[in-house]
Amino acid sequence: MVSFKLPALPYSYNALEPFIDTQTMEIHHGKHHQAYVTNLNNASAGKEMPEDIVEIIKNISKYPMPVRNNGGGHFNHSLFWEIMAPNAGGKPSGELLDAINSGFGDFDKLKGQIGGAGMTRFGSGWAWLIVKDGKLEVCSTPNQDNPLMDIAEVKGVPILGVDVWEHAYYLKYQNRRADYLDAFWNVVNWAEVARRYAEAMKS
Ligand code: MN3
Repeated sequence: MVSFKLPALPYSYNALEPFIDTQTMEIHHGKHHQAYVTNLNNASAGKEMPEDIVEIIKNISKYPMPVRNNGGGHFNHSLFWEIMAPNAGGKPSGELLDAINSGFGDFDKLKGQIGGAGMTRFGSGWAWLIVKDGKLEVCSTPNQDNPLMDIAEVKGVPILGVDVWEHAYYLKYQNRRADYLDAFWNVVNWAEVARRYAEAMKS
């Protein structure tokens, strides 16, 4: 039987202060992500399912809504924790920066596009930087959907995602989603995003 597990945070709950506060991280990882994992396991109980969440996500149209919502939640948050880090931020470099410059003009324009995608996503969802047909693209998805899902409007391999559900920022930023999206850039782990970019370009 398949059993998904909450991945350990790769840093402590207070590591992303002051940009993302300790209490938000505790609740977001320990309660919200844990609930997606628990509910995914409940929805999978007694069913033939792949053990790899990516295989489920890629064929999500074959599964009922609880698997889409909670499997998406599990995949999205697992990515989110990894593309952030303490003492991070700054600018991307190397081939990723080259691709950003040729795709968007410069790094600030990319930040503007992702911020815009996050701001215009009505209600809950995610803003993404994806690799699509060998090129970088920015998009957003509702709820816990993501661009790897076969039902996604814009499909591609996500290499960076930012959670714009209120639970991701409300305790510190209340209704100021734009301030949260600005602060997010201080904790982006560009080394991990670059690793995911290189991986996506190989496939
Ligand atoms: Mn969340």
